[in-house]
This record gives sequence, C-alpha cells and structure tokens, in this order.
Amino acid sequence: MNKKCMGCGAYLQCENKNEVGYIREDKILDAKLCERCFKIINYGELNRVETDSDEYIEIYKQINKTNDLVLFLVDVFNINDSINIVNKYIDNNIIIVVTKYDILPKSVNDNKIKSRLMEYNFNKNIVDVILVSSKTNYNMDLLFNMINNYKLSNNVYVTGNTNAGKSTLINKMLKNYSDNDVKLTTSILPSTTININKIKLNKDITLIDTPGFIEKDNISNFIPAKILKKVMPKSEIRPITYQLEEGKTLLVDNLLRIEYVNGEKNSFTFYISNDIIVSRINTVTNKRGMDLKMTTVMVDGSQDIVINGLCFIKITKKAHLRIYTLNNVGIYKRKSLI
Ligand SMILES: Nc1nc2c(ncn2[C@@H]2O[C@H](COP(=O)(O)OP(=O)(O)O)[C@@H](O)[C@H]2O)c(=O)[nH]1
Ligand SMILES: [Mg+2]
Repeated sequence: MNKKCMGCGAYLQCENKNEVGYIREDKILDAKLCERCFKIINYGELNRVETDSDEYIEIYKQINKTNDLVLFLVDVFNINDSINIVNKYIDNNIIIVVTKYDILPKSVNDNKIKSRLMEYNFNKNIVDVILVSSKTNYNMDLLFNMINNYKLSNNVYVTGNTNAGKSTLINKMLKNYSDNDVKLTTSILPSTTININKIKLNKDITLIDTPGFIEKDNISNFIPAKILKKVMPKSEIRPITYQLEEGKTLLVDNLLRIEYVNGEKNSFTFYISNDIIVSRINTVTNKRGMDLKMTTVMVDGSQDIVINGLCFIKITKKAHLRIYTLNNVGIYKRKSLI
C-alpha cells in the first residue's frame, strides 16, 4: 500500500500498531489519516514517536539536488547554534523564517532579531529573513510574496527543527491562500510530522512539509506532555527581572536551579512561559533542584543563557553560575538577543 497519511506523511500500514502510519485494515480504503493523527486531531491525544535525526539529513541531501526554494524555520524562542545545520547540507536559495513572533514581548525590535540571526554563520544563499506568526497572521502576506519572488520552481520546502511550527505555517498558508482543504497534524510534541508531505497551495506553489531535525538536547524530549504544555509559551511572554546578589539562587519548578556563585549585584531577566513560576530561594537551606545535573557556567556581560526548550535568561554583568537542569538538556550562551 503506497498511500500516505495526509496529517503526518507516514505511509499507511495495517501490520504494526506500534509503528507510524498504523490504521485498521477495515478503514484503510477510506482513511485520509493514520490512527495517531486521527487521535491527535480529534481527541488531543499525545503519544510520543521515536524518529531518527539521520533521516532528516537524507532529506536535506535530497533537497540539495534540486533548485527548489527552501524555507528554514527557526523558533524565536529557541535561537541557538544548532540553526547552523542548514549550512552544512544545502546550497538552495533559503528564506529564514523566524516563527512564533506572537510570544515575543511587543517591545522587542524586529530588526534587532533579524540582524542577530544574520550573525550566525549562515551560508550565502540566504535570500531573506522574516519574522512571522501563524497564530496572529503577522507578516504572512509578506512571506507569501517573498515565496513568489524567490521561487525558481513550483516546489517550496518547509524545513527546520521539529516543533519550529512548519506544519502550522503550511496550514495557515492553506487557509489564507488556497481552497485546498487538507489540514496537517500539529502538536506540542517533537516528531509529529513523519515524512515529507507535498501540499498543493495553488497552481504555481506546492509546499513540502518535512519532519524536521530533532534537537536531542531539547527539554521537550525529557518531560511528560502534561508539563510540556505548560513549558511551551502560548502567548506573549512577560519577562521578569530578578536583581540578584552572589550567594542567591533561582528555582524553576523541578526543572532548573541557578545558583549565583560569584559576581557583582546582577540582573537576571527570564523569558519563559507565563505558566511557569520562578522563585527566589536560599542557596544553603533550600536543596530543591540539587538532584539535577550541575554545570558550571561563566557568563560575560550582556549574554543570554539558553536552556534549550525551556527558557532564556538575559544576564547583564559577568557572573559565575552553577546551573542544575535535567540530564542531557542543552545549555548555551549567546550574545543577548533582546
Ligand atoms: N504561539 C505560537 N505557537 C505556534 C506557532 N506556530 C506553531 N506553534 C505551536 O508550536 C507547536 C509545534 O508546531 P508544529 O507545526 O507541529 O511544528 P513542526 O514540528 O515544525 O511541524 C504546536 O504546539 C503549535 O501550536 C505560532 O505562530 N505561535
Ligand atoms: Mg510538523
């Protein structure tokens, strides 16, 4: 059977309930969706799927053989070195699309984010950078025009890390610019899209959804869906600043503990989901979070610490920190984004 699930692109199959693309045999002829997509869309049910990052590299290699335009989506909440991946594998024309603009505080300047992105060693084939929101429709018309301007063929690949918002963006474009009533499956969990999935937007543009690169060190891989729902920002983030002296500690549930070991009086601004509470605790008497994995981090002035998938923290002065978080969650430093 060579039929694909319209939601996630997996080949439909009736043999193995635990593998992607499963559908009951009596339903396969009429089915448009696999059982997993059906349950995500209709019941909001969330089940994790394991997929392999290497397969995504194969997809990049395939894309590189074409001259098709590539949209490379970057979650605004998750800008870190891993976005350099696109450099390695493709020479196609690329538009960098920064997604989820709606979760950024309104005070943030678009151009600053754009210029910060260009500081990454992106390759020379970046034709443009744009900030969008599929939720509020911000810059969607502009992106649609850009696609029309830069495309060299009908196919447009939509790539980027898993959860960057690729399938959501395609759904929005379908809604805005097409009468094609296909709807792709989207969810808070990584690896919702399984396989490349071609979607006709109009007679000149076919958008190609892709599974996305899995960041092995993203916190979404290590926490239950229920907690992930709280961790993923849903609306405009209200940054909170803590003035901290050395010897003080900040705690984020049982996910993160930051001890300010050494430095002048300093300010720590948290960009984190509004549903998550940050508390100030006593370093010596309160041991919460000390069971997590500890990493020593030295920060220069005006840097952000990114806890991959959870938050970023702007720190204004030099600081020596002890950061405790879940095992295998990436901790990065970068020049302040905001
Ligand atoms: N706030 C906000 N959330 C978004 C936006 N686009 C996608 N998301 C959410 O991000 C998560 C991942 O989206 P999805 O399209 O499945 O990502 P994909 O893996 O790149 O296809 C879902 O929970 C979406 O609702 C956006 O513009 N704003
Ligand atoms: Mg997807």
